[in-house]
Formats: sequence, C-alpha cells, structure tokens
Amino acid sequence: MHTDDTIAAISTPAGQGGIGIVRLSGKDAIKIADSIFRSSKKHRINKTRSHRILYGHILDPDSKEPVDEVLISVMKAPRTFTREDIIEINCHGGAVSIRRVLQLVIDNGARLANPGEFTQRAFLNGRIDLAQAEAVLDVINSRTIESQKTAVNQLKGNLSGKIRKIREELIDLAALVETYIDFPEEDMEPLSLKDMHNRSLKISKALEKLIDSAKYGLILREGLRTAIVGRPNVGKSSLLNALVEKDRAIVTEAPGTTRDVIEEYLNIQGLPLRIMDTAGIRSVEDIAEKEGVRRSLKAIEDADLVLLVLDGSEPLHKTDKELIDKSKNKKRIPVINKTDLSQKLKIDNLKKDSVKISAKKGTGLSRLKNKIVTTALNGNTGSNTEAVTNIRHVHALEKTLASLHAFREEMHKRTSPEFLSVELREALDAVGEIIGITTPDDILKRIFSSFCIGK
Ligand SMILES: Nc1nc2c(ncn2[C@@H]2O[C@H](COP(=O)(O)OP(=O)(O)OP(=O)(O)O)[C@@H](O)[C@H]2O)c(=O)[nH]1
Ligand SMILES: [Mg+2]
Repeated sequence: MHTDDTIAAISTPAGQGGIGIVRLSGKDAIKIADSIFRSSKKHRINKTRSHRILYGHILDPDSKEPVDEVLISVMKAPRTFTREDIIEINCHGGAVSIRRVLQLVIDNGARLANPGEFTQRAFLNGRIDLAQAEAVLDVINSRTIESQKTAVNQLKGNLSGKIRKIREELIDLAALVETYIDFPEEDMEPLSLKDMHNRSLKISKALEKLIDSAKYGLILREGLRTAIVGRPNVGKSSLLNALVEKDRAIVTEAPGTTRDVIEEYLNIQGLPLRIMDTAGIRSVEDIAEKEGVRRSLKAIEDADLVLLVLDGSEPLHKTDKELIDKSKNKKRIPVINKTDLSQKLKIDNLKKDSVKISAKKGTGLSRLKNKIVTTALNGNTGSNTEAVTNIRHVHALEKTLASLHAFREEMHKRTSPEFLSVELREALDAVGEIIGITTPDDILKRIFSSFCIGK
C-alpha cells in the first residue's frame, strides 16, 4: 500500500445535481489544483490558509478555456479526513463538466482513486480506526434513522472505545501471567489464580454483552429478512401491497399469480425490513410456478421472520399444515387474512400468536406491525444505538470469548504460564482485528473495496 501519490475521484453520485465534487488527496493535491484554477482576485491555493473556500474558474491549461465555474475547499494536512492535503472542487453537477474537471486533474498528475481509498488513507494515517472506517460505509448505506444513529455512534468511536478498554484489560491480565513466566521458581499462588480468573470473567461478560447487542444491531444494519408465505390466493401479495402502501405486486383472483420472489424495503418503528412476497405454495406441474415454489421454500429457510398467511374464510388445507410444520423452527407470525368474509378457519394451537387482518380492507395492519417489531426483537425493545452491527465484529468477539474460555480451562488444569499466555495472545489478536490493529491484509482489502469510489 503506497500513499505517497495523489488520488482523485468524483465524490458525488452519478447523474445530474446542483453540484458535483471532485476530491483530491495527497502531497500534490494543492499543486495540481493550482495548475488548473484561476481566481479573479489572483488567489493561489498554496498561499491560502487551511479550511478556506476560494471562488474562481477551472481553466484548461493548454487552451486556457474555462471548463467550469467552481468553489474550491482547501484543507491542508494534518487536520483533514485523510491527514493529507485535501482539495474539493465544487463544480456544477452535470455529468460533462465534472468529468472534464476530473480528467484535467488526472492529466496534471493525480491518479484515479480506488473504491474507498480516501477512507483507507484515513485509516492508514491513523485518523480513524477500522471500526470507524466501516462505520463511514454504514452511515452512507443506512436506511432508517435508528441504523444511521448507530452508525454515527460507531463513527464517533463508541464501539472502538469499548474494544480498546477490553484490550487494555487483556493486556493487564497477560502481564500478570507473564510475571510467572519471568519468575518460574515462583508457584502460581491461589490468590493470584483467583484474581486472574475473576479478571478474565469480567472481560468475558463485557464481550458477551457486545455479542448480545448484535442480535439487534445486525437486523438494524442488514434489515430483517421477512418472508410472506402461504398457499396460493390467501392474499400474500395483497398483504405486501398493504404494508408498503403501494401496488407493488400483482393481485388477481387466480391462484398462482406471483411466480417470483418480490422484495421491498419497509421501515416499521425504526426497524428496517426486507420484505419478500413469494409464490403461493402447492404442488404444480407448470415449470415457472414450480421454480417459484422452490424459491418460496428457500425464502422460508433464509428468513429471519416468516409471515405465514392463512385464509380465514376457508378451512385449514393440507398445504397450510405443511407450511406450519416447515416454519415451526422459525420466528413466525401466523397471519389470518380475509377477516372481512365469514370465517371458517380453525387453528387452535396457533391462535394465540396469530394476528387477524384484512389485507383488502386494510384492517389489523398496525397490530401486525407491532407484532412484527416485538417478535423480531424478542422483547429487546430498547433502541440500542450502541449495538454491534457488523458480522465481522461479532466473529472477532466470539473468537476472543472462546480464547478466554480456553484460558480459564487451562488455568484450572494448572497448565504452565507459557500456554496460558498463548491463549491470551490469541484473545488479544482477535479483539484487535475489530479496530484494525491485527487485521490481516486480505480482510482490509475486502473491507475497503466494498466502498464506493470517491469515499
Ligand atoms: N375478501 C378479501 N379478499 C382478499 C383479501 N386479501 C386478498 N384478497 C383477494 O384474494 C385474491 C388473491 O390475492 P393475492 O394477494 O393475489 O393472493 P396471493 O396469496 O398473493 O396469491 P398467489 O400469488 O397466487 O400465491 C385476490 O382476489 C384478492 O383481492 C382480504 O383481506 N379480503
Ligand atoms: Mg401473490
């Protein structure tokens, strides 16, 4: 990884907009910008104080033709996002003018940035740690206020602070163990064994608490995968449309209308849902419908939550029973639809968890929404904007926890301090991966390559 060159990219989304920003970072950012910028007051960027904005024109240095009228933000190292000199050229937001400016910047010595390379430099130059860098992406990608708040907290360093504290406690514990390696003639006393045991338990508790918060946090970040399933014609697509409040899926009186999985996003009380309408399940010969049924069964498997739709106006079918069975190990809400018609359905054992609705008339929907939130969060209703939201972090926390567990086991077996110290070293490495202290290069690469260009 070399950071001695100057990178440039368009940092605003493609398409037309009021403004578009070309961003530069690196040791030649100011020189390059000066070579194509003319201010009417003859201001030079290199003579300008940091954190100022200059007005002027970008000129083609060969033809001296004006390319665009711009504002230039000047941010000089080290008080910048990347800790390098940063120049942001605010152009007009059309596709042509911003691309011409980018091309000029490249012609004059900058290199096109890789995805996430600005953030990567911020990380490599110690401006933010890895968990904060990941939070940058989460802020951009968040879909609800709750998930955005959680991402901003992580960006502020709240999670990193907790991780650093755990690391420090692990280092203290490791130091205790090391004393017995350094003075082998001293036997490990019961008192200090107890102390080490208690310290490691305390760290494990903190880890468990973080892992626990991820149950909510992962949903917050990824969206709760919710599958609407049921046999044909029970009103699954009608339910999807009612929930998202638009005519998203086709509804007809003919069974077998939906053939493919239709996905929509929905925000219920801050809980992001990826809600999927599926093909009605029955045994069929039609090839396309058969494939649809296969996908529906897969959707049940993959779902975090299953909305099992039953037709209240008909007795329970064999297929209903099969679906009740197929989804029994899932978080599931039986939804009894068509309650506007006379009711013939009998489901004694599922009744208490079920919610009655009429997708057609729009009744019972707010009760269903409440039930979705409580079922999804398992009573964990407190909005926890400090939650761990990243599966990579969860894995690292679990690895740390496992090493600490092994540490205590070995301690009880009176294993020699050298071996105990190995377990703690592993715990330290695992927890350090979260903030980028011990993260392998390939993982770093993967993380930053998932960013957009210009971030
Ligand atoms: N009376 C009444 N009819 C409903 C209700 N919900 C849906 N329907 C009707 O039931 C029929 C089937 O609705 P869909 O939403 O297409 O059913 P589906 O489960 O998606 O069906 P497939 O895609 O074929 O599996 C349509 O004629 C709807 O108008 C309801 O609450 N009450
Ligand atoms: Mg349908």
